[in-house]
Amino acid sequence: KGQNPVLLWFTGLSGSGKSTLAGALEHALFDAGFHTYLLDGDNVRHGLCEDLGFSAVDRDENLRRVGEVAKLMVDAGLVVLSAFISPTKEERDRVRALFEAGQFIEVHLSTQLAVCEARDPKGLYKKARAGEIKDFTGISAPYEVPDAAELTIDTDKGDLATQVTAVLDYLAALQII
Ligand code: GGZ
Repeated sequence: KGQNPVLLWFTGLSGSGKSTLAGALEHALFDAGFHTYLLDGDNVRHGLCEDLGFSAVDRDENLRRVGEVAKLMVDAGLVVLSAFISPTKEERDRVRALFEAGQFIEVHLSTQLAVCEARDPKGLYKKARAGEIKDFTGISAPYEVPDAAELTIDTDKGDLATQVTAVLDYLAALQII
């Protein structure tokens, strides 16, 4: 199927819903015949970035590598989705700068910290509050809210299907899909 290669860059706190939304979107795009790939901590931090932790320096390098890999995948013609906290504006903008205008779409999951913390699917916030995990984004490490994301979605409002449709509608309106 003809497609415009693009990178959908999801950013937001742990528990904000990045992986869930990106995964559902990938599913929808795949079903519609697009060639897709989802990059996230699960497939990157165990291989390509297994030497990296969560210090500011290591996150920076993690995101630099992810950006370069995403660039290769977009060059190969894929619709790439990435789901990383990506806590600083500088890191996100550095990835953006690798792409042509319109090829990098930043999707900010704006779900409030209190909601993410209440979800706490892996119990990480509890551990972070107890001081068992250091440098935890939102608790003991910063998250810089994007000021120019192409899309902003609060996963605490509305259901997943509606959120998926919102992103698909955006891509269709720009004739990306
Ligand atoms: C934040 C952490 C940390 C610390 C482990 N701070 O929600 P998750 O659990 O499943 O995904 C988070 C993931 C963060 O990795 P990223 O590669 O997305 O981060 S970054 O973009 O900043 O490089 C979280 C878990 O790993 N996790 N320790 N200290 N999240």
